[in-house]
Amino acid sequence: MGKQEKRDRNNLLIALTGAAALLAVAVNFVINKKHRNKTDVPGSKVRVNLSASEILKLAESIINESKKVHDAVASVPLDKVGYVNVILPLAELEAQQFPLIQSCVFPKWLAVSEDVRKASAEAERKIDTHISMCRKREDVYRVVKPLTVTGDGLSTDAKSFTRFLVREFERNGVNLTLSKKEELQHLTANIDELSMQYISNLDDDCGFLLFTDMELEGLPPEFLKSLEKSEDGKRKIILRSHQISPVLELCKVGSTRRAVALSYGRRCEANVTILEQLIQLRHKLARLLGFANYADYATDVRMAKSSSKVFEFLESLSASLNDLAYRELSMLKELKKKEEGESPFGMEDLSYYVKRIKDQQFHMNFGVIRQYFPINLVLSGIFKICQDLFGLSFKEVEGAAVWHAEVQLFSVSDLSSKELIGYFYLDLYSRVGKYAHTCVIALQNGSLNNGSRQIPVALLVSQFEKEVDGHPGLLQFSEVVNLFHEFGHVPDHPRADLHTRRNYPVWSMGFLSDPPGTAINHMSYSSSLLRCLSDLPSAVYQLHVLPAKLISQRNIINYWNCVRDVHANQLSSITMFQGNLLEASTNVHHICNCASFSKFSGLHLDPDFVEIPALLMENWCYESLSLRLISGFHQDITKPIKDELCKSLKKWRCSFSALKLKQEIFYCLFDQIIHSTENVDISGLFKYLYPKVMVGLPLLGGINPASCFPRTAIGYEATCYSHIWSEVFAADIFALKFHDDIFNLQAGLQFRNKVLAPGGGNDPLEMLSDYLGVEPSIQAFLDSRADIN
Ligand SMILES: *[C@@H]1O[C@H](CO)[C@@H](O)[C@H](O)[C@H]1NC(C)=O
Ligand SMILES: *[C@@H]1O[C@H](CO)[C@@H](O)[C@H](O)[C@H]1NC(C)=O
Ligand SMILES: *[C@@H]1O[C@H](CO)[C@@H](O)[C@H](O)[C@H]1NC(C)=O
Ligand SMILES: *[C@@H]1O[C@H](CO)[C@@H](O)[C@H](O)[C@H]1NC(C)=O
Ligand SMILES: *[C@@H]1O[C@H](CO)[C@@H](O)[C@H](O)[C@H]1NC(C)=O
Ligand SMILES: CC(=O)N[C@H]1CO[C@H](CO)[C@@H](O)[C@@H]1O
Repeated sequence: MGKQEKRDRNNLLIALTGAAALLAVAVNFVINKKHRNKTDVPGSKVRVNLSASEILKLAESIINESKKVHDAVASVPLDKVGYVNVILPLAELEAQQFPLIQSCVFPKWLAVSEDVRKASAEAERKIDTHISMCRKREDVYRVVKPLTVTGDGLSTDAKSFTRFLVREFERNGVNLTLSKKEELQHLTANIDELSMQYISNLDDDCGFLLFTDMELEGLPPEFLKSLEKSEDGKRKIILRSHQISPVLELCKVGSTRRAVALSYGRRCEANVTILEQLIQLRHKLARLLGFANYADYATDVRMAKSSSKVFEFLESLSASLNDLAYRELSMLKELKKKEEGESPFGMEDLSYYVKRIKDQQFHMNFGVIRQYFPINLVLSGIFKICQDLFGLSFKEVEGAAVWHAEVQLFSVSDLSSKELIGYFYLDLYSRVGKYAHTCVIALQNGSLNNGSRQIPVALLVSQFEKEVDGHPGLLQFSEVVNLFHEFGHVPDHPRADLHTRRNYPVWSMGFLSDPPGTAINHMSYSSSLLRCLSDLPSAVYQLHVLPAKLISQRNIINYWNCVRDVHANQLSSITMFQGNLLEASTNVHHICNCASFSKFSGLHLDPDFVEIPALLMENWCYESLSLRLISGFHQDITKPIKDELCKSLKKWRCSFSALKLKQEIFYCLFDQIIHSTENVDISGLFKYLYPKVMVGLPLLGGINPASCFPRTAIGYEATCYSHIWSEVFAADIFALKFHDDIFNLQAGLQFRNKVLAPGGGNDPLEMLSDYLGVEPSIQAFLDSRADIN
């Protein structure tokens, strides 16, 4: 399509929505009347079930208001810049606009009407363009920058926020010379184009292989029936993970597995060249911005902080797993020898023999297990667990406005003080036109605006079947785990990357298919719902210490400690608590109303951190006590899942975890190496690295996974390690705090208050160490995985 044509189409779209807008105004009366009957949602600025025209109008006014504020900030004379006239207006703008922006944007995935979905997508484009322009405004940067030098009197959060702003401007190249700025622009455009190319090559790839039924022995008849047939009666296996994984896992014929693995690992060979170009451009971009290489640029804004730290982490983890991985691999090799004789064990055998041994050991029948997880029961069980663990209570808000009759709104309060803490919407069931993944979206962040607290509002989206043949829907065990995972998530802003991450489960890359119970949902680059819903200290804060005072890092820690004690003991040692605050406030030089920023509300400053709460929550899916709370046989829900089965699930989760993790480490190392070194021979690197990490197992000859490793191409470049990182920390927290008592309210409240509540303005490592009482380590993770082997 030509450029002109494209533009015309867009105009048409605008013209159409213009006409639609007129119509909507006419109809608005009726709708408004209806809206008036709906229950108010106090404290939430989120607007739901907007019409197409309302969305476009709202987007326009958001942009107008944002321009106004940015212009005002930019016009502050340099000798007058201060926190109050530069940082505060920007922070408040962000906090106020965020729920409105989300109101425009989320209907794109969920609205019932296609017109509304289209309007929402258009509003998103406009807002995104505007925001990215603001982040490059030199005139604004000029007045913000001096405050990083003179901002000594600011609170920790205020300083972090200022630093964050400046960093964002600088990462956008605002302080470069004109010619370098142009170069940067050029590089960015090139990088975007190449990475999209890489992904669309993968998406367009329609390679397949043909097999006879004999060659597919071991695969279930339903699966075979679902395959297309060629003219000569052979079955067609498309090179996509949903067809590849079953073959690699179940097909008894070694040569079939090998052929499939080989073709799958060689898809899109041309992508290797694209990846090589991409890497070079990225290094150039990083150098332009003052970094030694791209990996340093990418990790600079993360908990890991530098590429060398990432290497250290991955390598020590890998080394500690050697013994266990070696034992696991020997078991697999032995079984293969028994079944197939002397032919050497290869990558293509991993999934198959792992599954065989697991089946022999655990006799797990996930079809039967599923009968114990009716959706409503699981959900109320999760509520109960959160209540017991984190001192929260949930209540459905009846009659609130929603965008579909099945959507529910819940309020979250603190169990003991009854203080309202936040809200979340649940949009659980699949329907036509609905976005097809499970994730959490932030609609409004918690923050303190000019002394008054804004509470968080979240939205959890999933795709369950509401009813099947008149029975309430049942969840697969993997879906239960997923729900827990997402429940540990706070709303985030998943807008930018949604389209790039679908369809690519981690394990499909390494030929170990995703084990059902450990489904890792890569859609969730959201942070933790708990975090969002657990702003209790802030509520207390508001009650007792307004106007908010500037509090130093040390004192904040004292402060959280006090709040924790107050709650844990259920008695109010308010005097001691106030004493500490008094001490805190006498230490301050400067008064700041903005002790908490919307931006930090979801810890999103540390992408390395955001998965930790969600991964922590997954542990409750493997403990008898909690499993019994969330399960019940669908025809008689008084019968929970059996203890034996719970124990098996736990063991089943751990088995072969060393090999699985090693595979992931391998990809993460690859990603880290190519992004921290110039001119790497990609194919050579794969061949060398794979056996080194995988305790001697050679890379399948002829494949080059670099051509089909989308995480390096977009979204995770130089940061693939992040998921393992979170997993290790989550295991540490579970082992130290919950292993002996999974309903330890004190540990739960501490987590809520010490780790979740302070947010991204603080150093996450410091926060974690403070919570754990020791430096976080990888040992707990290793132990938890080695336990049963
Ligand atoms: C936004 O600003 C433009 C230009 O100043 C104005 O024409 C328009 O009416 C404004 N829109 C809204 C919704 O405020
Ligand atoms: C420009 O930004 C870089 C960081 O990207 C920083 O190191 C450098 O000091 C800044 N230059 C000036 C003149 O502020
Ligand atoms: C959403 O708004 C439309 C009109 O725009 C209305 O017909 C519909 O009933 C509303 N949906 C809900 C669930 O209230
Ligand atoms: C902040 O609050 C104070 C007192 O409550 C009020 O006077 C002031 O106008 C408020 N500022 C803004 C920007 O809303
Ligand atoms: C709200 O929190 C999310 C992460 O939870 C973050 O991505 C987003 O930027 C925050 N919004 C604002 C306005 O800072
Ligand atoms: C630009 C480019 O090299 N595209 C290739 C990517 O890979 C696919 C499948 O191998 C080819 O068909 C494209 O030509």
